[in-house]
Amino acid sequence: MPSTEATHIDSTLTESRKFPPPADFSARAWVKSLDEYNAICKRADADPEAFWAECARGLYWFKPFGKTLEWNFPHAKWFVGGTINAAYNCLDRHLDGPRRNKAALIWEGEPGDSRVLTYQMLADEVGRCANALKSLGVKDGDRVAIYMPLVPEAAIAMLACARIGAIHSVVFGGFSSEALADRINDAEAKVCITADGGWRRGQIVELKNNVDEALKKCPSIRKVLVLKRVGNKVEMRKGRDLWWDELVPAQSPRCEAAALDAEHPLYTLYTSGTTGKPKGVVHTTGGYLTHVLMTMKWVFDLKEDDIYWCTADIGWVTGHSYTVYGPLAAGATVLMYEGAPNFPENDRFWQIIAKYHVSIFYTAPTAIRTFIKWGDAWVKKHDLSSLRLLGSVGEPINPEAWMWYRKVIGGERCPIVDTWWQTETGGIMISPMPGAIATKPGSATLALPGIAADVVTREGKSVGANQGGLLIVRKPWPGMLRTIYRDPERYKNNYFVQIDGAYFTGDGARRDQDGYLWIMGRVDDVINVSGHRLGTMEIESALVSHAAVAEAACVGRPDEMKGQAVVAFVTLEGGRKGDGRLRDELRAHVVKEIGALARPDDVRFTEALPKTRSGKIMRRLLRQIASGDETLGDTTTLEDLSVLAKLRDDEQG
Ligand code: 7RM
Repeated sequence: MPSTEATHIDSTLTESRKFPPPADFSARAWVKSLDEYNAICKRADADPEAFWAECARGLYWFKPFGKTLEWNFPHAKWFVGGTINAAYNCLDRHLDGPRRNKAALIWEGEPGDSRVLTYQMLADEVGRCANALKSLGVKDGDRVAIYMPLVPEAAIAMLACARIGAIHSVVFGGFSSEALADRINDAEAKVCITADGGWRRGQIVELKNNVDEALKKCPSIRKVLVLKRVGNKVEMRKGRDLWWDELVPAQSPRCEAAALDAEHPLYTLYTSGTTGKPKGVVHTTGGYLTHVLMTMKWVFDLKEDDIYWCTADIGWVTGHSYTVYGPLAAGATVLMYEGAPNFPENDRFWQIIAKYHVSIFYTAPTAIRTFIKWGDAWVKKHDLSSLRLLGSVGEPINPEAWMWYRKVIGGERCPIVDTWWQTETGGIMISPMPGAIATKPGSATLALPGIAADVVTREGKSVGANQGGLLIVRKPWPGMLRTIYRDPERYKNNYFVQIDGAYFTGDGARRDQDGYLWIMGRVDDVINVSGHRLGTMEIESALVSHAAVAEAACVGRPDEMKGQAVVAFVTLEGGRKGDGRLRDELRAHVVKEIGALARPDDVRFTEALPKTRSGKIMRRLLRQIASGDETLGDTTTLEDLSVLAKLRDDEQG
């Protein structure tokens, strides 16, 4: 259970730069001014149910809903009695107008192959895949595991499940067979959809082999549908495994979309907690779609002619909400890229943006910091003038990286939307509306309309301006998770017992004098130095603002005098080597930026930081390394295990 030990978190970040939305952007935006944003919020606060009902009517309902919300704390039912289908809203709804022949998916494979699917073509493929699933015995409510590379068929498989009321559980293709087996077993999935392999940095990821390994201990799986992607040799078990190519294209493209209850589960997605086994976050249909559809307009200001690219893999919630369901429900043209950002060279992303004239680009701070490390020259080689809006998600973005993103990628012309949300929230909760809200580097700015975010003490009292506290949401919202799969107790204990009557996010935050929200990271990551609770993110941000530093992660180590001492793990720019002089310089730099309190007691130079596959730094592991603890616990979500060994070596060296 995430702890709320904090009464307050001391905040030290002082960032005063402010960027108003460019006038020409605002003039064309869905929401054009702060006044307009305030007016929408006022309406949402005055009558949240009427507000969300109006939003939900932007979707196609087979049967209209009656009651908007049944809130039986902490259980929500949205749009009661309505029937709806997610695939119908993402596809069929667009087929009787000009969007029918519009590109829905533009896909680029890592080797350089590419495909374009119009809405009609995508709808036909989804129909065929849905019929194929039916022929395998998949029924309404059955769980289907999807373990695929980032190819159009991954989205097709998700939408095919949605079409017939099957609940998909996408497992990121970078996960091991072990992690896959755990997730299949928890969901008791009946069918697994996979590929022979996937491409990653020119190498083959052996997906089918991993499935075979996993299925040795997954008794619930009856059939495996295998897409041919890379052409490697795989074993096909008779009676269980079927080639996509042999089954799907032969099906009829017509498959009626099931009219499902608004609360019918759309998917489960596993997210690792700090301890214990991964939680299967459950999202349902009507509320989730309402949330992701609205945010396409509010946050991404989506227009008919945009080319929209979210770089997240469909294995993460960002891929679910902002590569598949949100943009397709909104009728967007979505770009999908299969592979690594540095294949064949470090400029692949910029080359893709120029090639397809991408206008909206959404990525993660960890990627941005990597690009900074690779150097501006890679970017400068390409014409990025098609871009009009940039987004960030996944972690706090340090002001340094934000400024680089704005200048080098956005040409000082594109607003940046720093979007805060979680797997559990379903969609974006805190973010600027780019035509309405002035941005500040490092701040996710303000909560979206209808989202009752607050920063509070452990007792649940709102903190004053510029005080750190716990980030909570006071009222239910349509996209919220409904439960943890087969573990309602955990649902309650994880999110609804810490602060009376509210949803606890597990994050710390601060609200500044303008009401802007600054996310300070997981409260579990806070360091307590002599009774001052410091958000790790702010010390890290100070370190990264030094020219030599590429990335930094700070953790606390038990200290007899101070309670905790600050240990900083630092990677350097351009292969530079760290020495005692630089160490002193960095410590002094933090003192200058924040104050003596935050001075790292220890600065450790390292080649890489331990990260999850979605790019979040695993501070838990660093904390254990810093305090000399040898038992590291669950490391299945770690991207590169060798990083740990190296960190240990660095310690000895
Ligand atoms: C979308 C996603 C959720 C956690 C969340 C935060 C952190 C995400 C931001 C952020 C600061 C942001 N889902 N986080 N976005 N922190 N600013 N814009 O990442 O379930 O994988 O992670 O990620 O700690 O609680 S997630």
